[in-house]
Amino acid sequence: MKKGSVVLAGMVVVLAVGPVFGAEGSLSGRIKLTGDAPEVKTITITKDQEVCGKERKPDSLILSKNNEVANAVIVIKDVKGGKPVTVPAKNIEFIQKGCQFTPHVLVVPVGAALDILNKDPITHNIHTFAVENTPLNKAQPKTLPKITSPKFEFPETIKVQCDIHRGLMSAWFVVADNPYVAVSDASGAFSIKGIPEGTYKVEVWHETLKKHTQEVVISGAKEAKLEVALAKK
Ligand SMILES: [Cu+2]
Repeated sequence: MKKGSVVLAGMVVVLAVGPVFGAEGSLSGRIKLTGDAPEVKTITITKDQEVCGKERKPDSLILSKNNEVANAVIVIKDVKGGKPVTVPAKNIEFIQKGCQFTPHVLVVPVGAALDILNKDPITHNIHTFAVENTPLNKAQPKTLPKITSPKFEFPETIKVQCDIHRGLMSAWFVVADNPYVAVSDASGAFSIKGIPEGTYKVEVWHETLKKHTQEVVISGAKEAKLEVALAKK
């Protein structure tokens, strides 16, 4: 009897780690700009200079010294058998500070809501150009340090701006119905983990560059790499 139990326990272990349950892999890489960096015009600030400063580079194209692209959005499309999005227990924070939205590109899982915070001693405005979701257009004086948004219910890429500091304060909400989404960091790097094995279409989007689409093969055996050079529009 004792011997039989040991064999049975061993079989259970084999089944639990076997490929029948679906192996997962990951995708990582870097987004660069192809060709020369465009000339970036410095914005001259005329309003609320005591908080906003006198001039600033725009947030619309942030490049590293090696022309690596920050704030590109990498999406793996139509992951069959993948996980659903996870809505965080607390609302996601989106911050206005120093006359800048942080982060500049925010991934919002479908079903999540935002706490929009004004950390400046001046009035800002939160204006979202949503089509599928409920648009927001609200002034946010310092007496209203937190605005809670309605839930974002539909996948959509939404332009955001502050109408008071138009041209200076902009951002994007990427409402995503799958968790296989990443935003490139200041060195253009990104990583997406826990992807079921398979062949998928990957889209790379950046607000000022040409969209890029390609196929990737995800395997549990080794990490897939994706190096993308985005062209100017
Ligand atoms: Cu503002």
